Amino acid sequence: MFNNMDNEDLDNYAEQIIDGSELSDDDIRRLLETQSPDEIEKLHYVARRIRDHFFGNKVFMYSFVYFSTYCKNKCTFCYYRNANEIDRYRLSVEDIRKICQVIKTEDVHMVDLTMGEDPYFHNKPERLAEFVRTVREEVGKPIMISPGVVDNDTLEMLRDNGANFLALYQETYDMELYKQLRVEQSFEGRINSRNHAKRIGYCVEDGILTEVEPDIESTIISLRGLATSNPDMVRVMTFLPQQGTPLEGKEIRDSSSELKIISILRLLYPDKLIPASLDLEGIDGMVHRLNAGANVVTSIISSNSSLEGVVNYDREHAERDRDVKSVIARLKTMGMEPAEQSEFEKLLGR
Ligand code: SAM
Ligand code: MD0
Ligand code: SF4
Repeated sequence: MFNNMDNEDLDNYAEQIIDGSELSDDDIRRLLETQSPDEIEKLHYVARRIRDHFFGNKVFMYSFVYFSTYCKNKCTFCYYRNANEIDRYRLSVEDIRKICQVIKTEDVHMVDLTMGEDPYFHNKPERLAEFVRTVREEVGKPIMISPGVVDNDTLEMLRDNGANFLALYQETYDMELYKQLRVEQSFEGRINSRNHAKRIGYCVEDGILTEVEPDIESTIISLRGLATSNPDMVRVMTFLPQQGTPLEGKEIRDSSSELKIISILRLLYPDKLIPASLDLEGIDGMVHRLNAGANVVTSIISSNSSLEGVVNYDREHAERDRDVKSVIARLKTMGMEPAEQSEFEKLLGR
């Protein structure tokens, strides 16, 4: 697709996407199939041009607070599935208030409050509302919630207590694959929850996993499926095998598929938020993901925090490098910088 194009051609192509022209399924198939390093670098170049057009060199940063690792579900890819015999934790409101004292000193744009589908909160959602309210009062910045599927009343209660963004990932829009990944969970249930959140004023994030698909056609179904909830943010994450889970032994290649898909997402959703998660390959991985067209850094965890990530590439590391200062220092070496809080709030329509 880009093989015989020079930079001027690539710039023109980026302009066409910026002006509204769209990729065909054949275009996506050819980009997913290409193994030519030259063509892949040209794809990343076009994606950066489009990202820079809408966001300049500005990056948004999310603090990650995984406040309960209990979960009633048994997703086959996830370390926190209920059948996995692991150490789990659940924070208290006092814990959250203490964590907020650190986060409010940090240069982040939003706080991502994430949990497993913990019955302690799912059966008593007012407990979740209290957590959201505490973060709003203490930090006073936008709040993303990743609670799994909660009912519509709970979504409204959380919105009224300060939640602005719902993160709920479909993982795949290939129904057969979905059943193998999110065992016994309703496919429509996740879509309906995101759609209701949009209706009542939330921004929403949807996402897919890669390195789990049976073939490229499955990836294309998912890339097209992401449009379903008209998301404000779209992501792809490389599946990382987890101890004690059914997919523990699954072979994965590397993150090259994710980097390609990040660029394709930038061409499909030119002005949307697309994350580089620190949870997969840390700050070094962040650089590759930003160079592929991402414009958000997620899974930022304060340096002295014992909170977990979700994928935890650094589970065995003595030291973690996911703190906001290290992120900003590396951004500067790339000629990028954190956006103003007002720019982010404007994006959220606040
Ligand atoms: N429990 C809530 C849920 O499932 O929606 C929120 C948290 S959940 C852990 C967040 C996301 O992490 C999942 O939707 C999945 O996309 C990603 N994830 C979990 N385990 C992963 C793995 N082993 N490799 C890559 N991504 C993973
Ligand atoms: C991340 N570890 O951003 C976090 C998590 C959930 N909203 C986010 C998957 O990668
Ligand atoms: Fe639970 Fe979410 Fe993990 Fe599934 S992905 S097992 S719902 S924490």
